[in-house]
Amino acid sequence: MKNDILKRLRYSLGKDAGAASVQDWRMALSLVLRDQLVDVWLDSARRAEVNASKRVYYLSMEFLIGRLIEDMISNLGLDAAARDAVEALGQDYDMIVHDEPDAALGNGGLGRLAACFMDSLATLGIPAFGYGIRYEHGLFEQSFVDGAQAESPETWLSQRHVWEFERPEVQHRIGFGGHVSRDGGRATWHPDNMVVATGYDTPVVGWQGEWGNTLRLWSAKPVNPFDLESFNRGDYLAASRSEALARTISRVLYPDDTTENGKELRLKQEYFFTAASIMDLMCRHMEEDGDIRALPEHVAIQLNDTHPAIAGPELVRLLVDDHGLAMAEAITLARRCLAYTNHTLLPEALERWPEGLFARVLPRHLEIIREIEAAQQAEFPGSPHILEHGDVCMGELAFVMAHKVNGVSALHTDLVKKTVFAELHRIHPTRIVNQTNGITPRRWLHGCNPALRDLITQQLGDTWVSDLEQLAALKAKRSDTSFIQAFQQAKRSNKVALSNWISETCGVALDPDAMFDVQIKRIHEYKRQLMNLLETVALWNEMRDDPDRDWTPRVKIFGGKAAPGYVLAKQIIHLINDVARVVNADPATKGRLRIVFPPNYNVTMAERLIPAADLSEQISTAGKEASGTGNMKFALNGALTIGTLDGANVEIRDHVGSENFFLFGLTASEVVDRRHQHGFSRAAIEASPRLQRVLGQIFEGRFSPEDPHRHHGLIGMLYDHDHFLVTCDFDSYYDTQRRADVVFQNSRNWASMALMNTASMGWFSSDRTIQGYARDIWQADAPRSALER
Ligand code: 26Y
Repeated sequence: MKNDILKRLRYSLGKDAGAASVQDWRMALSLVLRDQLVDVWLDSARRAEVNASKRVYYLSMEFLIGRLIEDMISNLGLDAAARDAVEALGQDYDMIVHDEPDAALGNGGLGRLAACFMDSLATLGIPAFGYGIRYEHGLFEQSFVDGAQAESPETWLSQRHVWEFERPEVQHRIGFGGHVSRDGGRATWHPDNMVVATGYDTPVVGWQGEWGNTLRLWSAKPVNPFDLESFNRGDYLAASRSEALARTISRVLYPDDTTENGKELRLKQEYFFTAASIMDLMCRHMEEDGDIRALPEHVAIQLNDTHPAIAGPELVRLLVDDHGLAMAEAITLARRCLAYTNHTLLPEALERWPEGLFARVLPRHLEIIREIEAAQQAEFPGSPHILEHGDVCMGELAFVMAHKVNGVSALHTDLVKKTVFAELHRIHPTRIVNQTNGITPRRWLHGCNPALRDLITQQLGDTWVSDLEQLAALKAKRSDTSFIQAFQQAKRSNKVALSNWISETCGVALDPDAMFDVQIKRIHEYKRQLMNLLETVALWNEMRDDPDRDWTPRVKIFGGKAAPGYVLAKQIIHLINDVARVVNADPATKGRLRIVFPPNYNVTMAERLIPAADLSEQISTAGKEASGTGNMKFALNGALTIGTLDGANVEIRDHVGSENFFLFGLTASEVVDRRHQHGFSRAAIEASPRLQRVLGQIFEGRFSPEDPHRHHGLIGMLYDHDHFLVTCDFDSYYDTQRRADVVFQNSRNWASMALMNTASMGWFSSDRTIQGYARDIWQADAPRSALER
C-alpha cells in the first residue's frame, strides 16, 4: 500500500514525496482506495446486468454524504493497513483523513437519509443507482458575526473530488420552454433551450466490500461551449452567456428546507436531474431488454419527496411521444415503476408551482398533467385535484402517479392518511404504507464511535455491523459492573475528546463530567430550539437564586443552520449566542452551566458530537417532525432522549422502554385541540412565573444590553402567535429536565439506562428500512440474493 500511495502521488498527482502537502497525501491515499473499490464495483454492475436484476433508482435532490474516506477504508477492511502505510511514509494519519471536505449536498434529514440508504442498498447487495445533482456549491457555510448568522458559499469542488469518475460519454440533452406541435395524433415538444446533463459517478461499496452501487450526479453544461459569432465580434460577455445560464442549473443547492415554491431555477433543477435520470434508466433498459412494456419488471423508481415528482409526466411523455404508447397505457405503466416518499406535513413545504410558470418551462408536461388529471377524475370522480387554484400541486401529482406512497414513521404515516392525503387515501386505501426511517450503523456507530465500537466488538464479535439487532445481547450486561464501567469509560473518553475540540474551536472550557445536553438539527420554530434556550435561562436563574443546591452541571450544546431567508430562525440563533455570552461569563454559575454553539454544523460535526452526548434533545411540537433520524443516532450511541411523542420518538421509546426515555409535552391530538383555544399562549405564560421571568429578562435586554430591543420580535411571537406551543410545553419540559438532573446524579444507573438505549436500537438500522422498501414497494431482488448468485 505504501508503494501504491507513492505511485499515485507521483503519476496521478505529479508530486514527489518531498513536495507533497497533506491534501496531496490524502488524495493519493484516496486514489489507492478507489482502485480497490473499482473491481467490486464493476463486477457488481456486470452481475446485475447478466442476471437482468430489477434495479432500484433512488431520485433525490439531496445526498448529504459528508466525508467518504473513513467509510471507504472501513468497508474495505483496510483500517490497519491504511494507517500503517501512511505512518510508514512519515505522515499524520488522522490529519490526512480529516482533510477531506465534507460534501454537503443536502440540507438535513432528507438528504442524510438518502446517503444512509445508499450505504444500506450496497451492504444488502441490492442493485441500485442514486441519482441527484452535482452541485458546484453545497449548503452554505455558517459563521457568527457578533452572534448573528452569516453565510458564505461552500466550495467543496475547489479541489478535485477524488472519489468520482467523470463520464463525458454519459450525456443527455434536457430541454426547457418552447412549444408543442402536433402531427396527426402525435405530439412533439420543441424546446427553445437545451442544456446537457453529464454524469459523474461515485462508487458506493457496502460493508466488507461485497457489492458496489453507483451514485450518479448530474452536472449541467451548455450544448455549445460558447457563441463563436459573438466572440468574433468582440462581445465576450454575450459569447459566454449561454454557458453561464446552463451552468447555473447545477451551481448551488437551495438552502431552504421548507419554502422555495415558485422559484423558476428550482423547478429547472428538479426537471433537469429528473429528466436526465429517467432518460438514463430508459436507455439502460432498452439496451438490456428492448421491450418498453417490461419496464416495471426491471425498474423501481423511488421519489425522495415531491422534488423529483416530474418523473411521472416525464416518463409518460417518453412513453407516448417517443415510444408511441397510448396515454392510458403509458400512465399505468409509469405508475407501476414509481413510488413516492412523503417527508413532511408542514403545509408550506408541500410544493406547488404556478401553472403559468409551468407552461413556460415545461409546456408538454403541463399538457400531460392535464391528461393525468382527466384520467384520475374520470376513474374517481371528485378526486382531489392536481391542478388547483392555478397551481400544479406536486404532492397530489406524486400520489396519483405512484403505486405506493410512504410516510417515514408510524405516527407520520398515520397523519399522512388522516390529513394531507385523507381523500386520496379513501380512494386508494392500500397505496399508503409506512417505512420508518433508519440510519446506517457503519457511519453512525462503527465509524464515529471507535471507543464504543471496540467495546461492543469485544463482547459480540463484529457481525453486528451488518446485523444490528444483535446489539440486543448487550441487554444482559445492564447489571454487569465491569461492563457498565467500560461503557461509561467509552462515553467519557468521547466527552474528553469533544471538550478538547470545543476548547480549540469555541474557546470555551468544558467539564467532561457535566451532563452533555445536545440539540443539533436545522433551526426551525417547530423543532423548538427556542424552548430549549428558555429552559436554559430558567435553569441559570435558579442556579443563581440557590447557589448551594447540589446542581447537576450541564453543558448545553447547540448546532444547526437557519435558511438564509428565515428571519425568525436567525433571530433564535442570535438569541442563543447572546445568552451563551452572558451565561458563560457569569462567575456565579461557572463549572455548572455552559452554553456552546459551534458554527457550521455538518455531518462531520455530528460525528464528533453524537458519541459524546448524554442527553439528546428531540423536542419538536408533536405532529410536526415526520420522523427524525438524529434521534436514532443519539440513542444508538448511548444518549438518553428527552422528547415529545413525535415522529420516530414514539417508536424509539417503544423499543428502549419508557423507563429509559424522558417523555414530556402535549400529544399530537392535544396540540390540535390546544391551538383552537383562544389565548392559549398568554394563559400558559400567566400560569408559569418561571417562564414569565425568563421572557421578561430577554425582553428587557438582559442578554443584549447593547441592543435591548433585539429580541422583542421573538417574545412578541410567543405571546401572540405561538404556533408551535413553546409556551404550553415549557413547564412540562422544565420539570422533565430537572428529573433528568436527578437521574444523572446516579451515574451508574444512568449508564445502565444508556446501555439499554444502545442495546435496543438495532431495529433502527437503515438495513431494516431498506428491506422494508424492497419487500413492500420495490419487489426488488431479495436482499443478498444478488450476492449469492
Ligand atoms: C421544497 C423544498 C425547498 C424542500 C427542500 C428540502 C423541502 C423539504 C426539504 C427537506 C425536508 C427534510 O429534510 N425533511 C426531513 O426528512 C427526514 C427524513 O425522512 C425526517 O426524518 C425529518 O423529520 C424531516 O423533517
